[in-house]
Amino acid sequence: MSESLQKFGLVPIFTQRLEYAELIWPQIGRVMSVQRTNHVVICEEGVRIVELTPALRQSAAVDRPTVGDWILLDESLTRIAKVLDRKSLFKRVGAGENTELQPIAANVDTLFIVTSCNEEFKESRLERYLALCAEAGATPVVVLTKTDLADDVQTYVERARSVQAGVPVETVNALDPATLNGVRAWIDETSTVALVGSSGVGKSTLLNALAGESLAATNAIREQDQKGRHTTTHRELHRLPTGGLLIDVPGMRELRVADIEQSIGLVFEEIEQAATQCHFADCRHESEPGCAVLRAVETGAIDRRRLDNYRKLLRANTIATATLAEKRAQGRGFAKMVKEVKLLKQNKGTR
Ligand SMILES: Nc1nc2c(ncn2[C@@H]2O[C@H](COP(=O)(O)OP(=O)(O)O)[C@@H](O)[C@H]2O)c(=O)[nH]1
Ligand SMILES: [Mg+2]
Ligand SMILES: [Zn+2]
Repeated sequence: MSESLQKFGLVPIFTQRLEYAELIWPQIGRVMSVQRTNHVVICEEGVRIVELTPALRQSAAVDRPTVGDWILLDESLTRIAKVLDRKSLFKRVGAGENTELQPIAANVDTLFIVTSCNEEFKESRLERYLALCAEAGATPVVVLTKTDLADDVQTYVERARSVQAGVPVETVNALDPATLNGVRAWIDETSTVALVGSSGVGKSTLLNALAGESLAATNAIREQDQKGRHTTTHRELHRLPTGGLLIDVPGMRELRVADIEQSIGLVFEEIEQAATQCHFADCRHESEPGCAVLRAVETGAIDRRRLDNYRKLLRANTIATATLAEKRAQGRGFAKMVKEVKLLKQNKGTR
């Protein structure tokens, strides 16, 4: 095992599936950032800026390397030839015309869901991130920033704890290093932490505070409306001087995700639990007779807001999943058509 790559989080699980002949240490690396066609990769020898082999360039978007990926370079050491099996993956359905699945960050062990102790705090946003986190296969930690600006930090802590049973909650004032111990406990030499959350909550400030130096650019938020400006424009993997790998993930705000029904169920455990008692197996908990979930909302055992957000996330997931399925079917249809045209042409030629 390469010692210098261990510092970037390499553990045997990533190289185990490689053929013996493929295991050439100078060709193994990790993607630090992606800039259009260029990938910045850390290898034994240091940082390299590389491209993709034509075969990889033509593969499905979700199979192409993203930040955090472990990869294999080709012999020229200028192109990524292979993405090693991922331990976890954050992905999204592309916006607008491009409804393909896109990878966001790979091999993340822990997700810091960053939110601040002010108007920005919303339970529903946390629930959305938690479902994403479960889907990706990472461990969530809610990080409450700007504790110095709130009088009632404990209220925020309790609200954050209410969004998923057992979810850890840490508090920080990113401007005071003495408050970082709780968060630091989640960071170790070889694990990778990704920071997500709205623009302006303090992700980059926290990253810099943990590093003890300025690794990422930060930006003052507009005072009038508390809205953050987008400073970090691309995702990047950073290594803390004391060890530990952090990925700043800006712009996860409008994540369209598909196929996360099970993960939504995990976050809203009490609702799914109650639903097992509904009269109809396919109850939608809207106005059906014998609905145990609505009954629980009436008695106060289940929070009305939770039920509303649960249904909203399920609806969004259904739409995204349908769009994706349609896209896949179109893709198959197109491939079939190409095959048929080819066959026709061949037949013409032989006739
Ligand atoms: N008072 C206070 N300000 C903070 C804290 N964390 C971040 N900020 C400020 O919030 C603004 C936005 O921070 P930034 O790290 O750029 O947010 P990002 O968009 O999430 O990366 C900056 O002016 C920071 O100085 C905190 O814990 N307390
Ligand atoms: Mg930032
Ligand atoms: Zn029901």
